[in-house]
Amino acid sequence: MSEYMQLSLALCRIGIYTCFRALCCKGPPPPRPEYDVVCIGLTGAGKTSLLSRLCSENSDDIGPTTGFNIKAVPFPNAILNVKELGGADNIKKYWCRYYQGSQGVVFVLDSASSNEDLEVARNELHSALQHPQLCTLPFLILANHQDNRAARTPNQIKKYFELEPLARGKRWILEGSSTNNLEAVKESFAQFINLLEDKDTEPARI
Ligand SMILES: Nc1nc2c(ncn2[C@@H]2O[C@H](COP(=O)(O)OP(=O)(O)OP(=O)(O)O)[C@@H](O)[C@H]2O)c(=O)[nH]1
Ligand SMILES: [Mg+2]
Repeated sequence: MSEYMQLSLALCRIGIYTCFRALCCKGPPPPRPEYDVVCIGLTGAGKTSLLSRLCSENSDDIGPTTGFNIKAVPFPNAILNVKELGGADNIKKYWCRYYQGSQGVVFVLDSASSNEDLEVARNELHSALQHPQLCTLPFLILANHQDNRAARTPNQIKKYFELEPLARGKRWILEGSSTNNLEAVKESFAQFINLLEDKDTEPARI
């Protein structure tokens, strides 16, 4: 066989092998990174409802969380292992026992709650932002219940919570949310995941 023929055959074999590899041997997709996140907020804020919706679970018969729940919440680029801590008075005093190992914080508040409850939520958020185990972590603050006509806007919440001075220099996002608009909630979590991945994002966003 001439040298030219041998070379052509070798090139053909390489071509066929490459096509075969591309079509059949793609292998499993690379594993998604996982992050451990703690989710806090007063009782009734909507923590379990939002997390259940994100996991495509039925959220009709949800009762107050007694103790804590752990859910692996899947997103296209990451999996969040979310530890939701119940927000009732007798549980929230123990929140800080469960902060260790967290890589990020989701704080959910009821934007339509009474002024007294909003004040309590503000104090809890301020405590979390200053807690030694959380103070350096990214925060996603969800001003939930936006479908309620009495809800304050995310901008009103931002001003009332005095986030600008307190959280200056920290990585946090404040977004409106409601269980009726899951796409917006997913978008907020996508931005939060960018912060967890430490991608180039603006430090504070509303
Ligand atoms: N309209 C409306 N209702 C909501 C929303 N989020 C939660 N709820 C309702 O608020 C109630 C309390 O929600 P939960 O998800 O149990 O609140 P939670 O923050 O987990 O409360 P704890 O577990 O007690 O700390 C439920 O009846 C939900 O259906 C929302 O965005 N809009
Ligand atoms: Mg709950």
